[in-house]
Amino acid sequence: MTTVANPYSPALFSEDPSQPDPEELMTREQIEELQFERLRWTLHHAYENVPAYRELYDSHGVHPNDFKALEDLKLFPYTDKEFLRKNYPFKAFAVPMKDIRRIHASSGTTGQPTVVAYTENDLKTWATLVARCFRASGIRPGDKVHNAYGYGLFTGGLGAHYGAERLGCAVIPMSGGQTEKQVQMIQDFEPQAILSTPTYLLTIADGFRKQGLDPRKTSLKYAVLGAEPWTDEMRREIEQTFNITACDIYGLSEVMGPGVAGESAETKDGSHIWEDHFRPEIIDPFTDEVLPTGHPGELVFTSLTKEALPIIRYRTHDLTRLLPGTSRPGHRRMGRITGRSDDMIILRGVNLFPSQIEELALQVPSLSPHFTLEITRPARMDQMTINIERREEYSFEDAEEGGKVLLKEIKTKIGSSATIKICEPGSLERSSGKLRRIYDMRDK
Ligand code: DLL
Repeated sequence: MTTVANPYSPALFSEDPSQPDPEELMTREQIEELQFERLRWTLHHAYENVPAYRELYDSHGVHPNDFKALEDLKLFPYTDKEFLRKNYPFKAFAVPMKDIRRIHASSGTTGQPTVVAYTENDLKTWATLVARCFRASGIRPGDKVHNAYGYGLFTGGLGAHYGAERLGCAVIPMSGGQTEKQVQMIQDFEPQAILSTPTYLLTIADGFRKQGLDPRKTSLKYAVLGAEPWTDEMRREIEQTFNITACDIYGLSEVMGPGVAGESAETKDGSHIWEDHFRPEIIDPFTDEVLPTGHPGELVFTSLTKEALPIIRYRTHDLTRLLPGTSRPGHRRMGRITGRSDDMIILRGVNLFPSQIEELALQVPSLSPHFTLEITRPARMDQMTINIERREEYSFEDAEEGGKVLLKEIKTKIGSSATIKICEPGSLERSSGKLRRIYDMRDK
């Protein structure tokens, strides 16, 4: 294994941390030029240092030298979680262990964890890109930041932590859980910003109310939320609940962790993907064909500067679309993630995601954002039951009426029939990180 000097790492950080990084402001042409150079480096780095990439490319009859223009990326085969699992734990690393400074792992739902690693440069780039997201979301150097993402093998806690420090903030490393303590720390330390999953922030809001406190009267001004799908309706809910500005942050461990893309507070129109470090593609998940900007499909990523774990054409299973950049015109945006292809419910032939239910439920005043979806097969026909809590301020009867409205909306907008069970406030399990919405009982 040879250590290849990486001329593109770590990412450049703005001299004045309150201002955008130099590469954040590049034009589309400049970004694509940079992508081409960096991709060429990445392909060689992976081929020369990771036997699994070499075998994959040899067996497909492609070589990094075949990459002569950005479009040539499509000559190279896709990779996925299976590729990393086969090389468990460390065989996908492209640098010797002496150059690794951190290892994280994502648990996944079944079996072996996916292992990811970072060199010192990778960690610096990661912190810089997370700092970029926080700055775009409105956080400024000098702010106190309450970090409620889980610390540990999950990339959320430490990824957000070092990003906030990089920006020049005072981080409160709270981690997830201990909701009462979260409330106390927010009351006593008076942070300007909170980092959390959207559903855990709702749990924290409950925590405030339980203690007789008004969540609209805290010091918080900004929330940077991600790690699970959420909708614009949920944004409105959270912004009203806390009287704050809430922006999205996206990422996945294999590609880096949080900070692959982040949303600007001034436009709130989807997360800009930091294309100086990641090249996104959208593909048709069934035919594997690359789709043009604007078309919905599966998001695929190629890392451009990563040293420890180069990721090339990695299939995320996240469904979204790419859109032109707005507040950062050189970088494309991603639409909201509608769901993961492996989280899709197929109900009598109709495809459905929990985020669609969230969107419709939050338009019914008597229904709360707390719901689960239970899939059963009573008489060889799949059936979905929506367990949803009524809002405290509404009666059970009002919520039942609201439930009927929701079912009608689901029928006309999605095309599925479901049943609904109105639950009492606080009766459904609360999130302490990524919330599980789907309970599939069909095998039982
Ligand atoms: O969840 C990294 C992260 C931490 C992102 C904190 C944002 C904030 P993983 O555990 O590897 O990494 O899970 C990655 O979570 O493929 C998506 O399915 C989902 N996800 C992450 N961010 C968003 C988001 C972290 N903003 C998986 N919107 C991804 C929707 C998201 N889904």
